Amino acid sequence: MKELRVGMIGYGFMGRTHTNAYKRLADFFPVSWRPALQAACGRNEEKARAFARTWGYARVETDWRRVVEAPDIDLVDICAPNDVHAEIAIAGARAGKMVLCEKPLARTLGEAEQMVEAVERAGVANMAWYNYRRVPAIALAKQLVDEGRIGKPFHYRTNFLQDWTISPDVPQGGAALWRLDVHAAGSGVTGDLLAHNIDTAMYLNGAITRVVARTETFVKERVHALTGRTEPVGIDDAALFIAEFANGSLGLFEATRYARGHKALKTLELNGAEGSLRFNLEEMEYLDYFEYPGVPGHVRGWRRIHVTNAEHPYMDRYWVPGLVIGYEHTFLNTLADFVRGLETGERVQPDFRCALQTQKVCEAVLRSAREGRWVETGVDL
Ligand code: SOE
Repeated sequence: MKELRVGMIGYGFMGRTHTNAYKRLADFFPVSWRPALQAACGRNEEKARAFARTWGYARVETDWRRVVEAPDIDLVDICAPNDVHAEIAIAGARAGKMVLCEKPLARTLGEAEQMVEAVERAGVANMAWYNYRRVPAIALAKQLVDEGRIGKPFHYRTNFLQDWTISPDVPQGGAALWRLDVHAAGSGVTGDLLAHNIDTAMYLNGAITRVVARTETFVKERVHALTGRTEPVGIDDAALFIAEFANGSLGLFEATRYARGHKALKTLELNGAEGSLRFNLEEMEYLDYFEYPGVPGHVRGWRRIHVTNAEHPYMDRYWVPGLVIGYEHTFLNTLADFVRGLETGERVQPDFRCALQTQKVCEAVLRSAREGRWVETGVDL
């Protein structure tokens, strides 16, 4: 077994989900690379040490440059806030490291383009962690689409609803709350939540070509955790858009952090001439499928597939039929595919170029909301 020596930049929520995947990979998947937790890096030394101790990293760094330049690191994984993604990824690529990056790829399209250029010029393996593609039910949805079971698609509708920023007392900026600070995050729910749904949508239903959007910032000022001052809020709290897909279907997207009662309701529905698909993250082990052709009218109806059989995507690696896996396994499945790509030479998606397409749609959404008009996304067809 070859070692895949990991340098983890960031120790928050995503640092934990990714690290869990590195630790469990070889237990569940027959891979020829075994991740080694070489270095954990974070600006706050005490927190970085605690993270490294808990998860088993061999050493701690407080300057990401030391990780990127270290000869004993093969892969740099960026789980730090969005404002440092580009700088770290570009330096990592130049140093010849494999680069994995948490979503969204960057704050802006310009940054994302530079990141793609850097990894492609260096010829290093790269991937963005759009983990929901690897929910087995969503991977099964993709399989059903590819098998032609949906037929000509007409509609794609999706939402991602949360409620954790409704209180105006929630500060912006600093640890955990950098998602509310436009300088650190780049955007609000567009980059944080819509980006997931855009990636999933283009995975299942192809390129989005045009959008018209409306965003809203419900709380206009918040205390900034780093300065202590009340400052204008620059992020979008909610974002809604209508989309046109290259295949002729229409899309409806909604993301918000102001849907009282919803913690992380991520849903999608695809309607085609021959069938429909429906998914809800709160019941992530199920895929609903409506099959039209060849099914006699008296038994025609929505079918609920419990996606736990060995023939379902990824499920042969886990338990026995009927027993479920969870959120954390989406990262494990993602990593397993990335490592399989290292073994076979296949370009596992979403690589940075693929994540750039999602970034283009995000940028078009924000622009459309600003300018109040339809905007072409420029997504590669
Ligand atoms: C935001 O609350 C968040 O944690 C996102 O940043 C993640 O990407 C998403 O998967 C869950 O919600």
